[in-house]
Amino acid sequence: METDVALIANDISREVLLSWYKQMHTIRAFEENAIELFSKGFITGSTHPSIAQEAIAVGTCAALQPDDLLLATYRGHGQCIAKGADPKLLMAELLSRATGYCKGKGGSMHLCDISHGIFGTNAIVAAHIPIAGGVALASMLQKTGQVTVCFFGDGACCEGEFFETLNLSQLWKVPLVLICENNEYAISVHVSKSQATPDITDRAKGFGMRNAIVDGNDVFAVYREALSAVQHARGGNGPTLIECKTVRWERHSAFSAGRYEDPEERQRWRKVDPIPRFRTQLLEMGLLEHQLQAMEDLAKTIVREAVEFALNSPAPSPESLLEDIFAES
Ligand SMILES: Cc1ncc(C[n+]2csc(CCOP(=O)(O)OP(=O)(O)O)c2C)c(N)n1
Repeated sequence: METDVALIANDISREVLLSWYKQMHTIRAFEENAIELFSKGFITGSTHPSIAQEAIAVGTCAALQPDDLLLATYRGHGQCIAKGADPKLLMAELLSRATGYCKGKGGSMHLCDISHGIFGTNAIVAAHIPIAGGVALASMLQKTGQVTVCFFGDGACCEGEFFETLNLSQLWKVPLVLICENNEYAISVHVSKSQATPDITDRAKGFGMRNAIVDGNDVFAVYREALSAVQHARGGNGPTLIECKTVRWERHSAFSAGRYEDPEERQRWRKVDPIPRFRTQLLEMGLLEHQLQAMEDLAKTIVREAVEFALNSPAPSPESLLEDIFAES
């Protein structure tokens, strides 16, 4: 699964590459801060970090147009950031503050930002996959030219809704890109204990759907496949399932931190960290140490300001409890 970095990177400006690097660091810092804020009691319920999966969010969203649409799971903070959501409003939502994207009523697992095409992150495993199929179908019928991308985990691919969506989206050729982040675990269950075949893409083959396996820790590889799938979908040729092989560092959620980590697995996970890998690729391409450092510093500042904004924001007022709950007829 090696990519020809030089070939892909040739078509991308250095400014854009630096912005990817900044985004990956912003996501990492955002998640690290979320874990810390959770441990201090500022986040109620739970929060699910996407540490080590940053290349998938950034590589995929780089292939999208600003008005393309995105749906994700509870592990969706990074994907929202990569799609353009404001880390301040995201962090405020994680902390259930009135200034958050859903006015503090959604929390970490229910993020929504229509202005950036983010049609929701979802706490129910696989529930958003058919919704994404419907969103893509609506764009097709309305001829808007938009593509919908849907992120989910390997565990979600055992749910019936996943198969139903593969079938109908392929039958109707809807503009949908399905991104499976195969991080090997569904909570504590390893894929080898829950999946009948080693590759999730085998399921797409059963429906005649275009599919690809990529190294999810290589941002260039993800970008290349995502771009090709997005172009395929926008051209009216239907969906693609991309399986990004990746890892999930040690924890399902901030709550279960460290409960079942195995030192050998931990070492293997650390070795495939997508951020130092991208850093090395950028240096080999001639970008300079100080340029990368500037992006790292900027990412830290963005997240520090997001945390300050969230901590200084008020909780929703009791009077607002029933606001935005019912649709107006
Ligand atoms: C329908 C449903 N079943 C069970 C759960 C409990 N649950 C939450 S996350 C999760 C694991 C999902 O794993 P995967 O799809 O691989 O995604 P990951 O968490 O690894 O990103 C489970 C079983 C749920 N939220 N919804």
